[in-house]
Amino acid sequence: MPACGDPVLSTDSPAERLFAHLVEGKAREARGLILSLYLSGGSLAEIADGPIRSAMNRLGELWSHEPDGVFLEHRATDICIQAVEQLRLLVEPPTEDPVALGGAPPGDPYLLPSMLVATTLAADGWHAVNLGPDTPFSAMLAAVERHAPRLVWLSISSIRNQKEVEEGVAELSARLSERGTALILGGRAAGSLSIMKHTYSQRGESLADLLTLANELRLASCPQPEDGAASGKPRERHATRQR
Ligand code: B12
Repeated sequence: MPACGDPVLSTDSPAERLFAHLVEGKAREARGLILSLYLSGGSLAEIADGPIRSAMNRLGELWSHEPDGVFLEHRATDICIQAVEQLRLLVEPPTEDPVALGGAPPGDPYLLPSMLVATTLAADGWHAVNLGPDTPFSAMLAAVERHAPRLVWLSISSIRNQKEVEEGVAELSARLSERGTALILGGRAAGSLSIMKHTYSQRGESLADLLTLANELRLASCPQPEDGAASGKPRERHATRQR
């Protein structure tokens, strides 16, 4: 097993290759790898839950014992964002409905997780509105009023103030339940919220879980059996493969 900081890894695993490209700052190669995984049949959820999550996890081990760790994390995040934005252009659905909306709570600076949620939902046919990191709950509620989403996600990677986030989630959850809108929580810190079991919300560990919950929601509001979603088929769109 190679050490964490080894610049070049010889194995063929996409996660290892992506990790090596990110450590070396090879943006073009990383973008190319992620795009080729998608074009060869990988779903957004598989790519995010697999190689991206795995490579970023390993990068996160570097900061504690390598002086370059923090700059590597920033640079790797930017490279992954470039790749995910490229995929978003390919999968964006033409319709404005159904709307899914979300972001990360106040004090949470993490960019990639919410962006990956939005892109995964867009690939599944949702019109996804990503408010991004560090979003005040008041801003999220204002956006809910404006967009009337059917689904709201909260991606929680870091909790600056436990009380602020727990109260914010409780209020958001209550307001959404009045509207009949589902709230789906996830992210590496979501499990540490004690409010979870009392709120009208669901939690997923991965983007595969997110799609399961989102499809259940669509099934519940779309009873026609001839519809793709109603028959339980995944609705991820691969724009280039439809030609
Ligand atoms: C990049 C990074 C940073 C960057 C973020 C840049 C940016 N603006 O985005 C910067 C440099 C700012 C940073 C800072 C810090 N970081 Co940092 N960081 C990371 C790193 C390497 C990657 C995070 C990431 O993007 N992962 C990729 C995403 C895709 O993975 P994910 O978050 O797990 O998301 C998956 C699931 O959770 C799920 N999911 C996510 N959202 C949702 C939503 C829904 C609805 C659902 C269903 C599912 C879902 O699906 C995703 C795909 O599978 C992690 C390592 C790690 N293990 O995550 C450390 C890590 C999170 N950081 C860590 C630390 C310690 C810090 C700092 C304290 C360092 C410091 N001393 O300053 C600060 C704290 C910042 C803060 N205010 O919280 C620790 C946290 C340890 C802990 N116990 O909490 C980690 C784990 C590194 C480590 N191994 O020590 N970090």
